Amino acid sequence: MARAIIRATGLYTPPEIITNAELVVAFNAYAERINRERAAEIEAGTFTALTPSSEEFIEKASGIKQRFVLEKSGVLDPNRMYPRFKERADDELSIEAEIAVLAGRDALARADRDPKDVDGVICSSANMQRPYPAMAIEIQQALGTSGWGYDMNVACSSATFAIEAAANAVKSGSARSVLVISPEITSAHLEWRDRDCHFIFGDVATAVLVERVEDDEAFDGWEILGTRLITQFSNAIRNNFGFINRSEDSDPNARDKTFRQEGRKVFKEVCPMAAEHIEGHLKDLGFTPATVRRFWLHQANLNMNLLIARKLLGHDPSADEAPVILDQYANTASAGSIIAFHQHQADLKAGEVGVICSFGAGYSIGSVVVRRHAV
Ligand code: CO8
Repeated sequence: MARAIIRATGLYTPPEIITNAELVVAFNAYAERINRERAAEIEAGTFTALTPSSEEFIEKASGIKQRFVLEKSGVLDPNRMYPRFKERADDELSIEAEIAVLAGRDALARADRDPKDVDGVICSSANMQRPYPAMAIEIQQALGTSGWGYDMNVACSSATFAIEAAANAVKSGSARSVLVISPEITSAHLEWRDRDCHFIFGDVATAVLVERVEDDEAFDGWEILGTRLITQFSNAIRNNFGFINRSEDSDPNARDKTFRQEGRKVFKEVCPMAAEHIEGHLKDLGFTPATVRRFWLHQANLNMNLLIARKLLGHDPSADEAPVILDQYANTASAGSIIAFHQHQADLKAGEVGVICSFGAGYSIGSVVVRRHAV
């Protein structure tokens, strides 16, 4: 019986940082401008004045201190409030593929693998730049990998769901090795003019190289002991942007065409679901939370992670038990738990077990239980 392993991971971190202080200055300048322009409506009671954002609130409510973005000048321009990207010709590498390729190359270099050894690319993220051709096929061509490529989207759970697909492909023998890549350009679908969510997201790309090993084969890497996925429909996190918009004659700039959520509701509903999901998955594999060396949790909100880990462990988790990267990266949708795994796994010893878990829009939850191997 063959096994699926994570051989290596890769990370691309964008060059530009927006601190909470910079973000709040830009938002408050925007709010002041709108309040000035709409002073008569505010006076007449037909428009509610915008309230300023605050650094203190952002850090306390979320744990986020800064975020990386591909382009910050557009986001911080109070007359614009979204990134500035130059349109690329069809024969140029698209921006989402470009960051995906950089993360993919990083994973291949760490695994010391030739692109030709990879049989499949799954591009799995919360948003694809276009409907077709599949982003994954463009990435496949740019990387020079063999076989096939296809796209997946399960919002924040895109990476864990794709790891299950990759693990099944290598175990069944339909591929020897599959690269799961999650390019997340959240800055282009975040509403930076909404005080309730303008601080939440950042850009990044991650890659996970899933390979097949035979049962008696010794290897360096992470054995995938099990994957478990669950979904339950909810409108609490939603984005209505899509190809039907034109035929509906709906406003492409309306608020519902970018990310929106009921943050409190998400918090209350998803935390117990995620804790129960992880506990059940571990139990069926013969583990308890106490026997897990590390939890690489989805990085949406620090308080959310503390609550989930507390439900599992019965105490506040240390940074060693449940590492945090969202203070630096913010919420990077599907990439968050993979960045945590990428940056905080080298110190684990052979035989130690960990859990990668994502949760988010859908709702969707995906867990991957892994065990360290070393030769
Ligand atoms: N500055 C100052 N005050 C603020 C601000 C601000 N920026 N924003 C809100 N406030 C105020 C509110 O007005 C409110 O005031 P009052 O009490 O007077 O009414 C007060 O602060 C409290 O507001 P909230 O109740 O909204 O604050 P919370 O403590 O709930 O914190 C959070 C808000 C941080 C959003 C929190 O609810 C949370 O993290 N929830 C979970 C979110 C989550 O995990 N969502 C998952 C989404 S990710 C996903 O699935 C991927 C989607 C695809 C990617 C999209 C990319 C763009």
